Order: sequence, then C-alpha cells, then structure tokens
Amino acid sequence: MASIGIGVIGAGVMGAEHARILATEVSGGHLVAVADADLPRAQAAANGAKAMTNAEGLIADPAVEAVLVASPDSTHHRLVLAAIAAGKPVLCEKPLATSSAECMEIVQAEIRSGRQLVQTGFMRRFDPAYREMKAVIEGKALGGVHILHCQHRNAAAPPWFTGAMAVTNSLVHELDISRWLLSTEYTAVTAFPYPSEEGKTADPALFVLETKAGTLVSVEIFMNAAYGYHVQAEAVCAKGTIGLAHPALTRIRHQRAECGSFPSNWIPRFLDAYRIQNQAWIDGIHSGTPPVEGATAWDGLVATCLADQIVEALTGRQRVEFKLPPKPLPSEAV
Ligand code: ISE
Repeated sequence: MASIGIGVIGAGVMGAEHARILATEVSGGHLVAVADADLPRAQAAANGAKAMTNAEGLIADPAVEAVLVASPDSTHHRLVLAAIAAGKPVLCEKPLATSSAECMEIVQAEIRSGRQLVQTGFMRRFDPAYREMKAVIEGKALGGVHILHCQHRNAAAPPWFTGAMAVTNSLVHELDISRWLLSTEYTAVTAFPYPSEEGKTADPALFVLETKAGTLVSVEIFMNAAYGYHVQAEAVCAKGTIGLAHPALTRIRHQRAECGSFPSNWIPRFLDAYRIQNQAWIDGIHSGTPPVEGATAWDGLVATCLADQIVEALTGRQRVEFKLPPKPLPSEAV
C-alpha cells in the first residue's frame, strides 16, 4: 500500500514534535499538512509540507488520509468528530475530550461509523520500559501486585496551568497506564492535596486509588518539582518489585558524587514512546487492525470521566467511589 498522507492539527510543543516524527522517523506514512491558528508556527512545523490555519480544511483535504490532533484540549472533541465524519483514522493527543459527555459522543460516533477510527494518544503504553514492566507483571514470576507506586513530576507548570489540569492533563497518564499495566479497573479514590497558600493550587498532591483487583495505586503529582521531569513507577509484588530505572543513559562520577541528569520535559523522556506509538498507528491503518496496545476512544472516556471525579475529590480529603457510564455495545449506538 502507498505511504499514507498524514495531517497534523496544532503546531505547539506536541504538534511540532509529532510533525517532526511523521516527517523523519516513520515508514509507511508521511507528513502532508500542518494546521495551526498561527500560520508562521504551522509553516515552521510543516517544514516544506502544506501549512494552513483551518483545521477543518486540513481534515477535508484529499491529500490527508489520516489525522493527528495535537491542538489545545478544548478543540479535541470537535476535531475528532470531524475526522470520524470524514471517515479518516485519527490519533488524538490526550485528553480525548474535556468531559465524559463529549467523550461519549465520540465513542458513539465511532460505533456508528462501523470502523475503529480513533486512537487516544496515551503514548506511555508504547514506552519500552513500561512494556517491560507489564510483561514481567503478567509473567507472574513476582507474584500478584499489591501496590503500584507512581510519581509524576514536572520541573515547572506553565503559567496557564490550573489545579484541575494537574489531574485532567497530567494525572490522566497514571490513570491510563496503571489501569493498562494491571489490567484492572478503579473503584475509588482518596485525594490528599498538600495544603496550599490562599489562592494557589495544591502542589504536590497525593492520590490513592483502589482497584477491582485489590491492588492499591498511589500517585504523587508534583507540577513544580524544580529539579527536572521525572516519572517513576514501582510495582510491589508478593515476591519482589519491578520499577522503571533512572531515565538517564549515563552516570557521572565526579568529586566523590555520582549523578544522572533529568530531562526538562516529557519529550526527551518519552521520545521512543511517541515514535513507536505513531509507527504502530500507521501500521494499523495499513493492516486494518489498530494496535492492541493503543488506547481506544473508550479508554479515553474512562480517563476523562475518572479525572472529572478526582477533581471533585481534590476539594476535600474525601473518598470518592467512581461511577462510569456503561460501555455502549455496537448495537446500542445512538
Ligand atoms: C503534558 O501535557 C503531558 O502530556 C506530559 O506527558 C505530562 O507528563 C505532563 O505532566 C503534561 O502536562
């Protein structure tokens, strides 16, 4: 099959990185267009491919056979629905949409299209280290997982980042990856926000999630950890533990100390994950079978729906039992 023409919507940090990956690091697909409200920014990311300001125009463009959405969160719902209506496969950065009602509209529209067109960009599922962790957990040599400890630290939150976004934009990664690692669903959450100064958002915050499998998942979210970008996960199992190793590839020993550096943000840490994710998405379009590791529209809905309930839990130290809408069957699409 000929190489697939891909259009990227959004040319900010993530959109520009996806455009670069699609232009230079994948096979079987290539970048044909980039859309961004800021034309010079679209042109810079397009690097010779078409640049435009109209996202709907990009989706309608006949040269665009598949769409990657990396525009601001609030635009995802509208653009993913437009891609489904055009019958084009769409890989959408997380979150799939900003409310579970919007996610449900996407789930329903995809069912009505009769094809699995949507992949939610939970790229950690393609990260080699997380995949190794999953293989070891499923191999059962360490016994069942009792506790999964997760840390998600950013060097500094951007000025426009709200307290709720620490959940809807950052914690959603742990919601998805832990559910995927453990093959279970969550039942409840208790949030422990660090007492914050008046008018400031709680940072760091600790969340303890309960699961159907009985495993407890602890997640620290620290948006202003200052020292660098750092994601950690360790599964405490009956006969041992498995965790992610330090992300640096080298260690420096100097003046009686040893150190390994941290990246400034998630792109260097998850570079392989983004590339492998995008390649698997393209391969799935060619074969007609989306990658099994990929997060579906339903997975996107689960993360957003739980995140909304966790934001509520943040307002007090209360335990909240999760409620999820029933997963619609293909025959139940409305
Ligand atoms: C950001 O939007 C991402 O998706 C990163 O992967 C995450 O680590 C970061 O906390 C988010 O703000």
